[in-house]
Amino acid sequence: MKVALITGITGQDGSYLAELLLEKGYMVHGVKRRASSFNTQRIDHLYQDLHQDHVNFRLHYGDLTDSTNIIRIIQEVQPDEIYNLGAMSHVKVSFDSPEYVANVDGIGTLRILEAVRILGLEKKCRIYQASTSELYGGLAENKNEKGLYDENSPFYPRSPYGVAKIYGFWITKNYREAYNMYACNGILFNHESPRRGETFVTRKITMATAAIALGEQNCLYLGNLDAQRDWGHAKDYVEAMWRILQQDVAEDYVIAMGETTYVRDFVRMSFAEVGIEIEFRGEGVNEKGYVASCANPAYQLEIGKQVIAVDPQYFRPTEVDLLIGDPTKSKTKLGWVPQYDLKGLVEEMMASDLEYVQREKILKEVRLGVK
Ligand code: NDP
Ligand code: GDR
Repeated sequence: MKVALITGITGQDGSYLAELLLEKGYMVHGVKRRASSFNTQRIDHLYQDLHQDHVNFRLHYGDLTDSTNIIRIIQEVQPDEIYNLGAMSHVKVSFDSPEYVANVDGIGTLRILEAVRILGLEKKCRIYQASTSELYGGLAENKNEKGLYDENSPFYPRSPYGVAKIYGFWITKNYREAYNMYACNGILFNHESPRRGETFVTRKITMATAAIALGEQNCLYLGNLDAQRDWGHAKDYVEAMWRILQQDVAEDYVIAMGETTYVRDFVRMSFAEVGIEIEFRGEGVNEKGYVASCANPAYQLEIGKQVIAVDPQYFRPTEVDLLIGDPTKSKTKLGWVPQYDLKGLVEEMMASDLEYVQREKILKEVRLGVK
């Protein structure tokens, strides 16, 4: 039985990866942080009673800022594969806590690599590092001849998050070259799902779309509607992570869909899922979105009602305007084939958030004594 250790197991990707590895027959260990309230909602369905005979899922308290704890967990677990997904992953928030993000996302990666070396597990243990399209920074002149970012495109990070992750990228590559370790970077472009954190733009949009349609919210406030992202589904992307660690030779790979979409168009697609057409008027901070039509009589939205506004508090001091990745290497070498397209992703997120908002609405009515 192969043994995997996942940092960031309570996050979006960690939860899907844990499911995938359990399906493949792995013993899965995860690192979770101590929190004052429950932070394991995404993996609660995987919990096992540790007193039963065949346990193949275990959690360990830990933190990427604590070297001794990382060493102890790796020593105890003796993993064949480590997936380092733990990170302060919000780009905008990284401007507010730049030192913390450097410590977790940058030095945290070093702590994992050094722990494996200190414990003499370099030959046994393969390491996956969660690198990111934020490394590219969206500079137009750095795209390849196809107009995409690939494994050879230069980096130019535009946030403390991107800068911390660039350290993680290079230290992973350096340990591979210096100590002949099997350590790889997956340079993943944005990937989303119904489990995406509520403050990332896609999930913020799908939750607000559901709430607006069901009369629970009036207006959705967003930042830069002109940003363009290459969005895929997290389920497809964790499959790529696993494939990266199954190759004969350790290498770095770009994982992307190869298509880019405006934030504004993601808004249109989400509302279209509930039969509402959005018309955008104005420019920059004055741009607003209005209900142009509403095909579903269940949603009593008046035509012409403003439901989208721009709030500059969501702008970033330096922005990554456009990202689009070249998945040629991952498709040919890894045989990676994504199952979802953007339409399928939006459909799944909207269905899930409609159900969620509807349930919350009923609970609220019950609490208020309306039902
Ligand atoms: P999430 O924000 O959903 O999850 C992050 C995970 O890291 C959570 O489990 C979180 O724990 C944990 N974590 C945060 N700080 C620490 C710490 N100090 N020590 C240990 N664990 C910590 O991110 P995603 O699942 O979306 O992303 C997974 C990884 O992939 C991240 O490294 C991210 O930067 C990277 N990435 C993500 C992309 C995406 O589009 N989703 C694209 C490219 C890269 P808790 O639940 O307690 O907060
Ligand atoms: P990103 O994701 O920064 O690409 O990082 P996010 O969804 O936060 O932003 C995408 C784009 O949307 C614009 N935007 C807004 N973003 C947020 N969060 N909230 C808003 O209200 C809003 N309005 C417009 C942003 O300016 C940006 O251009 C994600 C994270 O998962 C990283 O960890 C990962 O490395 C990268 O994707 C690839």
